[in-house]
Amino acid sequence: MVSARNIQLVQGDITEQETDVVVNAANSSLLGGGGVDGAIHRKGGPEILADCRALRASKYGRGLPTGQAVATTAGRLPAKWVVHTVGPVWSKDEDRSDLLAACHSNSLQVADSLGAKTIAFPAISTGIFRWPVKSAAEIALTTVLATETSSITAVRFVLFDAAAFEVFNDALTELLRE
Ligand code: AR6
Repeated sequence: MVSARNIQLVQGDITEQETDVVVNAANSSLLGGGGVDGAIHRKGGPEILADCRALRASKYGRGLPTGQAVATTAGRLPAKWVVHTVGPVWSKDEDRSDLLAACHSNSLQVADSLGAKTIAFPAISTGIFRWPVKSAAEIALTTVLATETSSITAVRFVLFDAAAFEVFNDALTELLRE
């Protein structure tokens, strides 16, 4: 279990993190996209896409379902592995919080099964998928604190802009107060 003191919040770029795992906010095709996904494939190079294509051919012909997570090489990124997960698209009519929580717990479990010690998450679903950052922060932090792991010693959230960093920081402070 990761304790609150092992959660790090930083403002920055997920592709520059020297953690064992960086998490990609992918889509179910696993073939790349915009936002974090575009940045990871651009910087990590073609080896990541080659692994993704192999996963599609072997296991995920219908795509990676929302909430699940799968690992590939990190190519030229400083990390050892990329764990790709598919966040839910925000809906005001349907509560998809469980799927966003599953992205975090499943990514942690995949990282743990690889023996990773450190993992960096972006704010999954809060960009192109439009999830409100405050709600995403609460779900992400609560889930990380509740997920059993054995090798993971530190979980870092990498927030792209100052506003998202502040929201995550406030949410973590609030959780620590409870
Ligand atoms: N490092 C850290 N955070 C970033 C970076 C970066 N380099 N770039 C953007 N963000 P998004 P989603 C922030 O859209 O909402 C893709 O097309 C961004 O400001 O990357 O889960 C996929 O293929 C936002 O707060 O992911 C899917 O189709 C957060 O990362 C879809 O987008 C997530 O934004 C997934 O959408």
